[in-house]
Amino acid sequence: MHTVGQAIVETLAAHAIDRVFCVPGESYLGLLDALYGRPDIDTIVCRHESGAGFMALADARLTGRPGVAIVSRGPGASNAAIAVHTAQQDGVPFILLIGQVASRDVRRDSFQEIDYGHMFGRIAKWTAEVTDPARIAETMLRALQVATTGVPGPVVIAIPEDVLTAATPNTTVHPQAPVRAAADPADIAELRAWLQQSRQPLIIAGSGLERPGGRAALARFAEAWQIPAIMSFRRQDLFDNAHPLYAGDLGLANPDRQMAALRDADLLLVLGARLSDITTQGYSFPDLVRPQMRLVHVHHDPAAIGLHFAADLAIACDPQSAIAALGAPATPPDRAAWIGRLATERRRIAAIRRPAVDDGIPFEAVIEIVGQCLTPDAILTLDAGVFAAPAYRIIPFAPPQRLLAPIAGAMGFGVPAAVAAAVREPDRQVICLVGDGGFLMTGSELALACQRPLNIKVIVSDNGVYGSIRLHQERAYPGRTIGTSFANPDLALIGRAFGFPVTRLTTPGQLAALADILRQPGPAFVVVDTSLQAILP
Ligand SMILES: Cc1ncc(C[n+]2csc(CCOP(=O)(O)OP(=O)(O)O)c2C)c(N)n1
Repeated sequence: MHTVGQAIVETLAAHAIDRVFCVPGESYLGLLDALYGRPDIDTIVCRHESGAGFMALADARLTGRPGVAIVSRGPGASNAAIAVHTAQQDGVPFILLIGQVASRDVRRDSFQEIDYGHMFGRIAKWTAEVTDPARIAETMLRALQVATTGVPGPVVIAIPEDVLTAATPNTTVHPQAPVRAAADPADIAELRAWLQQSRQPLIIAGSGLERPGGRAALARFAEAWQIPAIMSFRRQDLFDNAHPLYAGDLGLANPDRQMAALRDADLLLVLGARLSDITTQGYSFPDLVRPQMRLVHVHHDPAAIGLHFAADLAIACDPQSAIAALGAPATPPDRAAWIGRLATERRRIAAIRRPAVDDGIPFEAVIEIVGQCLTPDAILTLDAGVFAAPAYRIIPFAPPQRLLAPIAGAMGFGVPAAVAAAVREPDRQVICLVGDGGFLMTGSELALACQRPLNIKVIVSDNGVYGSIRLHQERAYPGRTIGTSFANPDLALIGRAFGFPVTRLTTPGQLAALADILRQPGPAFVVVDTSLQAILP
């Protein structure tokens, strides 16, 4: 007989989930105790549940396995909500385990009680409250299945504290066979014919290719068929950005000229992307609801197809298996003019530089140096903020480099993601770019560096404002600044307090030092006095 807590831990271990992120609570001591003395599961203690959740998401993106965060009821679960939302928007498999009030007090509005089905019902893929210890195995099976199948996403499981310590007769849940669906051979044959006829095809690649072998399969396919590829929102790391077939990314606002070129595609082949808001430029590319060009949507989740754009071919399978089934044409089609046109647009965007300023360092210049100093297997984590905008434009990513940036645009993601990456991949270069606003939201997770080595280079943009919002405010209400400025503490001292070697860069002349810092091994904390002029309209 196991306790429910032990059954959960055994099930995680059986699924190769070797790390969990938590902030403790009295409501799940029975689960914590089941983690005691388990060398196969690393329990990472975090300083805020949002940090724990973001770390779990970053770890999931690096391992391909569900990220797990364990939090206390009410207040703890509320703090973790941002990670549930981010997991949903980013399509990341995430299991949030919550210690619930004792069974006898459930639905009494008892101390710190929340009905998590209501709270998370619309943002989680599935929520459950385990009332019968005998049903923990079934609940875990479904949690793992729902989190990882279709568009991956968040699952929330609440377990009352007395249920966690109750005995359960169930055995551990072992991994089941992955669900595989294959494309209809007739659809593949039709698509092959369309690809041969098409003069100006375009691939939109998305997170469905963020799986083992996905990047290599995409590159081989694009090369064999000579099709340019553009990445969905913040998925630049799926394709070698220096490749002639790289057409860029669909971001917050692509230039009109580039969009005009993309609209000239006669066949849009969507591979593992969801065609969501930002990727489709606010549901304007392609045309709603019958696109102006042929649309072929390949996605492993049939529920992700045909939500806004009617597809001429809808293929519900893993994009890698569709690519494999398509094979290669006998002779690669000659689409040099089309490929060249899209590549020119992409290069034009990457070459944009802001005019010189005299109020500090334009963060764009920092990003340019970061791009030059990334090692071939670097992991770059970005927080949300205007400081990061040039990174999506300028940095030439190439697999196996990774870009971990919140698709949901959640501030506070950058530092926890870097912490999780440094723990998961201690030998890879991990660089985190974060604004002063985002840093003071979850920068406290750097405290893990006081406990274990964290080989992270943190670069904080210190501009004294919530810059991204200030920029919008200045456009909408010129000169009427309110609610977007703040006064910072000494950020360099904070870095030092976490045990990092700290450098402060105040003038563009000092930027040469940054390259040296980034090329040296070991942790570093760099505070950049960032220009405001460079971002304001
Ligand atoms: C959790 C969260 N709160 C608020 C926002 C809205 N928001 C987007 S960017 C931004 C400002 C970011 O400021 P900072 O980290 O200093 O970077 P900067 O924009 O100045 O470069 C805000 C408040 C958000 N995206 N996420």
